[in-house]
Amino acid sequence: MVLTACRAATMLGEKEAYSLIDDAALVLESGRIAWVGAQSDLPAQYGAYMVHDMGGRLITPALIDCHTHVVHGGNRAAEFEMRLQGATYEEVARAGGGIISTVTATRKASQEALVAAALPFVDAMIAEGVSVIEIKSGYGLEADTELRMLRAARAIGTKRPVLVRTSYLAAHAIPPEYKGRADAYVDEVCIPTLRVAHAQGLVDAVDGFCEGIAFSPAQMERIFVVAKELDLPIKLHAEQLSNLGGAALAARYGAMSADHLEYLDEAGVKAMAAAGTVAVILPGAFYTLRETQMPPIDLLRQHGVAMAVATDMNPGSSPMSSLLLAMNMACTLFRMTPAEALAGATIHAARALGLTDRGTLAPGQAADLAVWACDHPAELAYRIGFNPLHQRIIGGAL
Ligand code: DI6
Ligand code: FE
Repeated sequence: MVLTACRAATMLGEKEAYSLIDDAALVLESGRIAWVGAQSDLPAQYGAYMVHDMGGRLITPALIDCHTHVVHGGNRAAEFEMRLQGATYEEVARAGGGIISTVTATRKASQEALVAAALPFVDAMIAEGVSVIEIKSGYGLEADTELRMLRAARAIGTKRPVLVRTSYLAAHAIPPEYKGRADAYVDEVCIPTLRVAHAQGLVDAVDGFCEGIAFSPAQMERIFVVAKELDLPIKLHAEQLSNLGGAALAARYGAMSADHLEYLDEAGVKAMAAAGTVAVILPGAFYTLRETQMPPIDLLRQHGVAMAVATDMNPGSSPMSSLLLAMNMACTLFRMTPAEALAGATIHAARALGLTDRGTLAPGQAADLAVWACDHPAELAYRIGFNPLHQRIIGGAL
């Protein structure tokens, strides 16, 4: 088909630019973009294709949420109340709440229950034009539940028109039965379960939480060595609450992304730049935890590190399922530009997941598009709590 009478933000420009084409046309063929350009230049060979007049609307690549924990049991509204009374995220975690309380609920949940609990949030993402969702494990912390979470994530990709990419995050917290024995947990649970999950085709990437309340760089490195052996790409929650040099460690292992990064220093930025590691900016967690330390956006820009933006959707530090709101927060809280925010939810989010055939409007890319009732792409990050999506086009189908 040919889409005509639209404004196309191709996201292909040098630096972070929308690369807008006014009066654009796009040709979609066999689930891919075959051609994009000014409508007046549309090649005659597409003359017989079915034409859809887009009524002057804005078209962008479909959005990509490259960091979520959307599969989990229960919720943490009670912890929200505790934190409002002054308890910090770390205090709640050390008191056995936080991630561990979600682990208790997730261990009790069947695969079907996990899928059913996640779908309303997945549907909210889809309703905002999302076509790819990364989903992490990490609330099982024992083999059966980690595998069940990954299967639930894969099942979501069959129940909804969305591409799911999974990340194995057993190194998310130390479970109560291994309290004070993090090394034993890494050796006896994280690594063996990674091998099993990989053998079952459940893992697209390996992630971890490198933090004082979680795993040290040395412990993460042992998991990364196994990830390399299995030829799996890595990602890391790094420098969220303190600076342990996690981003530089991840970069040394060629990480696709390092995520959060509030406490990242210039050495870490340089290491990421040299390795081509994407910085995943997660303003929902910054906002929820009332963090005051901002990620070093200017340094990331100066060193040419690509920045993605994601929801971090999870029941504790970021109970937010709106990627448009994450884009707004990235601008308002971190002074990213609306163009950087949109690039962060399209081209750079794709790169943070190792996807080369998504995130831009160019020939050969998957025909996953979002059509917006907007004049200009800056409106996507500008509004708060309003969804201007007109329609999604997935795999070339309206
Ligand atoms: N950092 C986060 O923000 C999430 N995980 C992580 O390592 C929080 C997960 C949670 O609080 O349940
Ligand atoms: Fe996270």
